[in-house]
This record gives sequence, C-alpha cells and structure tokens, in this order.
Amino acid sequence: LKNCKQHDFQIGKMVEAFHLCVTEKKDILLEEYLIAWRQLIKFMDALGTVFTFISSETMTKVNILQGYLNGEHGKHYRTVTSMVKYELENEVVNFKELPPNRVPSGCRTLLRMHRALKFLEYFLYNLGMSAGQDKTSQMCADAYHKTLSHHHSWFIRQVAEVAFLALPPLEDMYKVVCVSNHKEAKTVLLTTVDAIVKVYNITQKVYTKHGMLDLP
Ligand code: 1Q0
Repeated sequence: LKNCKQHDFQIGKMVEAFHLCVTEKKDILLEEYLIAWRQLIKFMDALGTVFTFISSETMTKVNILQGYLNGEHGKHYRTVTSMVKYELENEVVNFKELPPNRVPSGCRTLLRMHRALKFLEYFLYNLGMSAGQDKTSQMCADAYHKTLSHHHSWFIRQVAEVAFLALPPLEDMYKVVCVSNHKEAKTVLLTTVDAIVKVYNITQKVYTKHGMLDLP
C-alpha cells in the first residue's frame, strides 16, 4: 500500500473537481466530473492489484465519456443537461439493450458512475463517522449492499465481496488520503460527502425527469 507521498491521489483535488463541476445553473460540467473520477481511480490503484479490475472498469467508463467530449459532437457533451438533450433528440440514449460492438451512450455510461457515487457517499460517510474500531471492509460492504449492489449481477457482486476483504485498515486508509488522525479524517471525508451529494442530487433530478434511471 502506498502512502500519501508515493502516489498521486489527492483527495483535495477530487473534492475541488466535484465542487467545480457544479455550475451556477445547477448543471454538471462533464470535464470536471471526469477529473474527480480520475482521482478516484488513482485512489483505487494505490490500494493494490485486487482493485485493478474495478479501476480499469471505471476507467473504461471515464474514457467513453471523454471520447464523446473530444468527439465531433463534443460541444453537446459539455454538461449533463446538454448531453441528455442531445442524446434524446438524436435517439442515441439506448433505452433498449445495446446492440453489440457499439459504444454505449453517454447517458447510459454516466448512469453507472452516478450510481457508484451513491455508494461512495455511504462509504465515505461510514469512514468519516467511524470511531476507529470498525473494519473498513465491513463499512465498505455495508455501503455497497445498501446501494450499488442492487444494480450489479451476481458475478460482479462476488468480485466486489473479494475486493472488500483486501481493503486496508482505517489507519492505512488515512495515510492514503494524507490525514494523520481521526478528527482530520472526519473533516475531509464529510466535506467530500457533501460535495458528492450535491453532484448526485443534480444528476438524479435530470435522470428522473427523463425517465432514465433504468437504462440497460
Ligand atoms: C476503495 C474501495 C473500492 C470498493 C469498490 C466497491 C465497488 C464494487 C464494484 C465492483 C465491480 C465493478 C466492476 C464492474 C462493474 C460493472 O458491471 C458496472 C456496471 O457497468 P455495465 O457496463 O456492466 O452495466 N460498473 C459500475 O458499476 C461502475 C462503477 C464501478 C465502481 C466504482 C467504485 C468507486 C469507488 C471508489 C472508492 C474510492 C474511495 C476513495 C476515497 C477514500 C478516502 C479514504
């Protein structure tokens, strides 16, 4: 496990990006959103090889969205609202099962990440509120069972359960986020949760409005 000087995950950068991605009109800037996610991927990579499968799957999602942003219709992918509008108008949302060999839609891809944010919110909250005796693997499993697991297949759930067991103890997690004690950790983690909740709620509203919470 790498400590905070040996890897370049910075929780501050992640929180900042989750803050900056929210616009005044309560929309989400995709570019900043992806910056936050790249930090999360770095964090998973710092935890070791057990998490490689999860982090590379997450990277695939980030790359799909970045691909749309850099693509010929990139200007329509600047924010979540503009992406949804564009994909709806052009009927590329994939409301039905995606034909093979096609790049999944932006809406469908973002939905996966959006669901994962709810998990992250619970997990980081648990970590922040922990008095120190709790096991990280248990806190992570609890968060997962309340949230993301409902959207995962049996196979993926088994993969997740194995990964949880490989989570380092709380003090080591603190080192990865560069905090030295529980009080500091609590502040950092609850600030992060706050930023994530804001982003989550905005996305949730847009997706609810367009009946997009169950895209296959
Ligand atoms: C560090 C702890 C990591 C624990 C991860 C728990 C989540 C388990 C996820 C398990 C498997 C993911 C592999 C594949 C999933 C896909 O099937 C699924 C759906 O996509 P699709 O195309 O098949 O329909 N994909 C997803 O759900 C995408 C999201 C994956 C999970 C992202 C988890 C992000 C969590 C990061 C934790 C970092 C904590 C950082 C801060 C720590 C501060 C102390």
